[in-house]
Amino acid sequence: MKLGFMIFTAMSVLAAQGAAAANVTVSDAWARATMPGQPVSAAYMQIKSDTDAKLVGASSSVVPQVEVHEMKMEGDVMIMREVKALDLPKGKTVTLEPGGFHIMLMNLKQPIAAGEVIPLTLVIESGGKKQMVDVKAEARARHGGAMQHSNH
Ligand SMILES: [Cu+2]
Repeated sequence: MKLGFMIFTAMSVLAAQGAAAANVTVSDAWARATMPGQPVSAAYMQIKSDTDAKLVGASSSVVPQVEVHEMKMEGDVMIMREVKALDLPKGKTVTLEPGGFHIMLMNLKQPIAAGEVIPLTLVIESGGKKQMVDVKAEARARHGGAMQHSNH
């Protein structure tokens, strides 16, 4: 027991030394407004970290379920899947956009109206530490032709 405790302590010190919190900048955050009865939507943004980090989760006070997703072509089929950790390489702007990475908003109980502001909390991990980054995504009306989750 004692040995286990000592190892844990040593690891904590190492993690603390290597891990000043990442400085994360989020810009152009927006969410797609929904039609009545549509249970899912998505939010998009650009994320930049000044140190190597990962986006490992997200939540919202107004959306029951929030996941980080990726959309991509597999063969000639567009597939979507959850991403447990989205790499945010040091100094590089990572874009979440329609047809690619996105923050999936799920189990919506009511429509998201254009102009509404959706508060999101991103969970960013760097050097073994997690930090929360608050983001406000303004809802924009959906426009035709964009890739939609409901028909893939
Ligand atoms: Cu999705």
